[in-house]
Amino acid sequence: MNLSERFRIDGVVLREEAYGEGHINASYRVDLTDGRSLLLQQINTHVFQRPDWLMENIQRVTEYLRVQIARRGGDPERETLRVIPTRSGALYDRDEEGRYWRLYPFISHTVTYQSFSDSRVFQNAGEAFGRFLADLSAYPVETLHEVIPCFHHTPKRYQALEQAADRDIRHLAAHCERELVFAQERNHLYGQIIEALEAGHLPLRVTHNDTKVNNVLMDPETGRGVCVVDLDTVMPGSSLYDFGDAIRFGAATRPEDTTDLAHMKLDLALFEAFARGYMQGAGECLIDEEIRMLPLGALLMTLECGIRFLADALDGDTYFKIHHPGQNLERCRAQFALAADMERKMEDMETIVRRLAAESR
Ligand code: ADP
Ligand code: GN1
Ligand code: MG
Repeated sequence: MNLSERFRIDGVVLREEAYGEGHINASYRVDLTDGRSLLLQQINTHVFQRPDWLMENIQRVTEYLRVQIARRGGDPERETLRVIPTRSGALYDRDEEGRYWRLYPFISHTVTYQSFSDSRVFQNAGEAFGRFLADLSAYPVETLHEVIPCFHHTPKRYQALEQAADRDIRHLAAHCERELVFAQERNHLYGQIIEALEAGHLPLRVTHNDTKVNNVLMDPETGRGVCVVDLDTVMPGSSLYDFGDAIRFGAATRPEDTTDLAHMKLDLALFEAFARGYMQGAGECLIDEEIRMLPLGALLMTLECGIRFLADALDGDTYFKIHHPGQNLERCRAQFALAADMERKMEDMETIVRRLAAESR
């Protein structure tokens, strides 16, 4: 594709290479001859069926963030994404083959961590996601599209798993009996966040919904979060989704793709580091009920992710990219091992959160 014919950029492309390790979109770093770089992404329209809605959400939220960032003396060009429009002023480009593309400036002099050993990294990621929540706390949440309906609606995710097991198109259900029973035994937990939202005990917020540590660009010198990226799933939700998903991914003692189940545990020191950063970043905006439920958020997001991997395995691996057969079932097993350890450590998590809340008052 000739980028400068399609998007409003003035510059000549020097090189283009695949970039990042996500499960959903394809990303390319594009270097221009004048030294600037861009991030070109093909939007996965199997996952995101309304790319127009998705880009509208991203545009609205990043425009709003620019104002917030400028107001506190930050640099909006580095601290949030900016959608580069097409020549006709659209937020994305549709090519001859029907593929959807979008373009952002590449935010350079930053690092992203797929994994880390220093808990400071995780604390700083927590601060960045907490600040993201706080910056958007006054944004009119009802104006955002629900780009993936019921994305973190755990009871519906579980129902989808039951349906996949009933269909059993790959004849795999018998092979996953243990995992299906594990998910079923926890059915009574799944409604807790959604019911609290519906009852008004938890506030509906603008949330990120995919808070992996690799979705924060970090400053290599100070270690602080510079910019929260991967805004595809920004939509109405609960802070517990963001907190929980981050813990699930980042506070585990093994990576998401591990098969070393015996060592897949929750690291309480990392849990504490992220919770400290998140509470600092979010500041006053978190209410007591949200803080109280943070540990439950971690457990539910871990169970939910395991359920989603298992449903995709049963459905024939159509959603999450896999690199070898059986990988989604392995991923499910890893999440369930982690969830089981979280259940053992629930009281420890609650004690930590109570202590951090008391310290910050
Ligand atoms: P995916 O949905 O596949 O995870 P992301 O939007 O997270 O895609 O992008 C993949 C990776 O590219 C991120 O983990 C981050 O390291 C990097 N990245 C994303 N946006 C930018 C940007 N504007 N500038 C620099 N790096 C970026
Ligand atoms: C997907 O795009 P990526 O890899 O950051 C998924 C998340 C899952 C995650 C599991 C839109 O995130 O919900 O938690 O994989 N994103 C979407 O690794 O479904
Ligand atoms: Mg990502």
